[in-house]
Amino acid sequence: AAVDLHGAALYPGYLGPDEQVALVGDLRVVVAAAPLFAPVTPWGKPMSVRMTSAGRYGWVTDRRGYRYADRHPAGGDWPPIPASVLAIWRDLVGPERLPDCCLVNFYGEGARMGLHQDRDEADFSRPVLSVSLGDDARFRIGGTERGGKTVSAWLHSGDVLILGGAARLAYHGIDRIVPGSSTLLPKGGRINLTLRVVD
Ligand code: MD3
Ligand code: FE
Repeated sequence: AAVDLHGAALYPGYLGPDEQVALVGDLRVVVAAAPLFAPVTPWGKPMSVRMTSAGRYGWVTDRRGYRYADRHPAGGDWPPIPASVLAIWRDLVGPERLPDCCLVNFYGEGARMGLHQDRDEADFSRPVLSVSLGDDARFRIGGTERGGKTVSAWLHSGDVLILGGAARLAYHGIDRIVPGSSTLLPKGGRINLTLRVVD
């Protein structure tokens, strides 16, 4: 059952241990086809996460700005979104419109993501779905204006979060991860999948 997190719906432990292992196997195929890259903000600051995508579009950032791109920065096609990932969306959001992009964020020791809004998509009435795998993360979510009150919560491996309604444009970020808190990934770290309808 879902827990309300400042308007977001958190499904703690949605994925069981075996499902998490299977998902990581499917993500190895994605990362083999579309290697993780080190993104740079439009202001030239390197981000501490590494990222790649699957689907019709990938989300990228570099000196030219934030955007959805139909190719990996190295030039290849994005691989398809694994069926195991689409199954989560079908179950929790519905089968009518499937996501166009599955952003894969990898957090190693010390990686974080500052407070931001997700607003590069065409239709904010479409929810966003996030899947956490690996190490625990301190997640922070606020309102739709920068500088407002925020609340924090832990995201654990196997948790799924749905951001719809007013929470779709909420400021959110990851303050820190806890290295060594999960054994899911052999080399440690955290993976977050963010599924979005782009256009
Ligand atoms: C709240 N990723 O890639 S997931 C992102 O853990 C991003 O990698 C974080 O924020 C991560 O844009 C947070 C939780 C999340 C995802 C999308 C949201 C929270 C959200 C969209 C709107 C509001
Ligand atoms: Fe985000």
